[in-house]
Amino acid sequence: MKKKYKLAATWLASVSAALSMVPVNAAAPAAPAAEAALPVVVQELVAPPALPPRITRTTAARVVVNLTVEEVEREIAPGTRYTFWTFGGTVPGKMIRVREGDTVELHLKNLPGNKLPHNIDLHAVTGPGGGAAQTLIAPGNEATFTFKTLNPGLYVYHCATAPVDMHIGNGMYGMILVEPKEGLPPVDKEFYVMQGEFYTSGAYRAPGLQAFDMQKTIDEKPTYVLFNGADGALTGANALKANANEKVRMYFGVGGPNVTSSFHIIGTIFDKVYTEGGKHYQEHVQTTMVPAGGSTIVEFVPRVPGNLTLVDHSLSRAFNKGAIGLLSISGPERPEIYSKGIKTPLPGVVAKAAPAAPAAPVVTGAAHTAQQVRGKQVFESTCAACHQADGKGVAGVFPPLANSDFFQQRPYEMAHIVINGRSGEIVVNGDHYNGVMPAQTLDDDDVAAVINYVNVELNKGKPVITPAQVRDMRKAK
Ligand code: HEC
Ligand SMILES: [Cu+2]
Repeated sequence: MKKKYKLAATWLASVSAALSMVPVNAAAPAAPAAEAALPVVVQELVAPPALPPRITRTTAARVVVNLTVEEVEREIAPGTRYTFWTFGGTVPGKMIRVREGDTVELHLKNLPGNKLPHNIDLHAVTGPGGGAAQTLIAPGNEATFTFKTLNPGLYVYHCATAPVDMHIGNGMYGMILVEPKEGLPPVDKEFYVMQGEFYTSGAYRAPGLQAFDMQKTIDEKPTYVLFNGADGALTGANALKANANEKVRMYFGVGGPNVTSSFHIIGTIFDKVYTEGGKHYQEHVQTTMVPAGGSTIVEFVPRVPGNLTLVDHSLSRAFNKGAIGLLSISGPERPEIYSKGIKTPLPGVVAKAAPAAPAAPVVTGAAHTAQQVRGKQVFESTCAACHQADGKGVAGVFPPLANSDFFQQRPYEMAHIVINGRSGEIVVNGDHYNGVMPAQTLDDDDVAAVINYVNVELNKGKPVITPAQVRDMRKAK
């Protein structure tokens, strides 16, 4: 008998025959006959900023997506931990990539070790709730839901379990790209980036495990505004990479739960912006607004080497809440497009001599050792996030503190920068920087400790400042 089923002319015939033979399994979804002939494709899921490859199919398929809800504790910032709720273990959730007219067979698993019920609402679904009701499951269950992709576009998906802002605020969002039937033009590099806010019990970068803060969420006062779920997810060793003259396409979305992004990349102009992730594009755009629960597709061609900086151009979020990422471009210099520039003093102006540091009776012996230990702690918990753990900085964005000629010229004065912050043009070891260093909220002991640590350990110098001098410096201001 078995062989006969396999040879059956139509799927319907084989299924009705099979159903008469085996007990009906209530959990198995019944596929409508019309879609029976679709070839089955299992969706490949990869961690952001990567995404599944471009679709080359020219006909519809039944795409099986296996998404797992995972509650995971990991770093939200260096030295700061947070319990994220995720689709597929990552923030944003793994990207789903299908074609217009496909049938998506979504399997959502809620792992037995999880603490809460979850579900998924995909904005690509036509129908009430986007799949939320069909997929609401307690830990230790699997839900299956099928839908047809009627509209092409880039769509956000998210958990829609109450309180929804809490589930999204803990990282439960991702995107589904529905490619148009005619396909997307090929590009050289594609990236998947999502912005989202986090509301933690402690302040920005407060160390240790941080709890979710419901009141801050309701007040829409995020502690962190992040790209891809962590402070530094796209900087340092995690920076995105491309070559000059490559065509870059970025799929950018905002999970929220509350904040609209003024998405901008410093150092490039978007050739095309598929506004709101839809069909039409605008050309030659600097900044594009992406609402919570919305998306955009941007395309551009970097032409000169260096770092392009992704920001939410509501800039306090970039410099004080983490919404910053880097796209590092390699290639030859192109002075005809972007010159190095020339700087000269105005006629008659003599370059200012550096003010002499007061002769400081600095700490010695055991006190010195204790101060160096404290300085190292302050450096690692406060400065390393921008200036990097090795103090070498990030080319073009954060100047080095290790072997910094700027620091070595007047180490004593550097305490001013830590207390008051600094912005504007600066040249360190011959490289130009024009960033913003926010004033650091540190007490006098910590400021003295970190300056002496940086001078001794990272610049082969001597201790240069005492807590009392830091105090006087604050008063003088
Ligand atoms: C949020 C990122 C950030 C943090 C945190 C930060 N800095 Fe900076 N820092 C910068 C930026 C950006 C500049 C360049 C400012 C400019 O362009 O004017 C800078 C410049 C400096 C400079 C002068 C340039 C140089 O490289 O010598 C010193 C000194 C410095 N920072 C020390 C520190 C110390 C010490 C800490 C920790 C207590 C710290 N910074 C924390 C971003 C940061
Ligand atoms: Cu959830």
